Amino acid sequence: MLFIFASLCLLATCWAQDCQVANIPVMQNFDKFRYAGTWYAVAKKDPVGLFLLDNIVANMMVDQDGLMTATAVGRVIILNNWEMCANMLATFEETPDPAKFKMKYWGASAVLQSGYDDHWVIDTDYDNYAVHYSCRQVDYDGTCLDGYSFIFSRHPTGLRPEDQRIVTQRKQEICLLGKYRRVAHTSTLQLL
Ligand code: RTL
Repeated sequence: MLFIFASLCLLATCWAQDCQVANIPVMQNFDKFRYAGTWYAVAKKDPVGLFLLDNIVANMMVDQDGLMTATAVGRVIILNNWEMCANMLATFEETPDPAKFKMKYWGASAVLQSGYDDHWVIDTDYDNYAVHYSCRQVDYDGTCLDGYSFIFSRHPTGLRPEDQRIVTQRKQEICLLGKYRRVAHTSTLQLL
């Protein structure tokens, strides 16, 4: 009886997460050079307000000085139900944690949103999957009030079954399991 009780307690503590933004585990020994290249968004958790809808492809670059920049495309609906393909640009600032960046982003067109967000790499194997996280507003209790997250794949066809298990585990660890929508890729141009 005592054993069952002890095991249940242990299980409960393992599962108990405080969901504090400050305690979110990120990628250890993150290597931005291996992260460079094309990533297809396969799923996303939206923030409050306007956001990229679908056909989202990011291209990460690192120059000779080690500066990380990115371009991203995606379909957006802007004011008055206008649908357009958004071409976005970004530069990244490093922080003491190599997996945590500050991302300054803007649109190639002035009608598009610009901003300054966190860009955290939660996990990646560099060759197949990456889990991204950004909290825009931390609540009084330290949890995330408004944020977004992308699940990226190197393959336009989606995640390999063996990566799905790891990604689900990471979604749970960042307290976003069940909050994602699949990102459709219907623009043949982007799959070339
Ligand atoms: C991600 C990674 C690579 C570079 C950039 C990214 C984020 C783009 C965002 C775009 C929002 C656009 C909107 C347009 C409507 O006006 C994280 C994909 C720039 C957040 C809302």
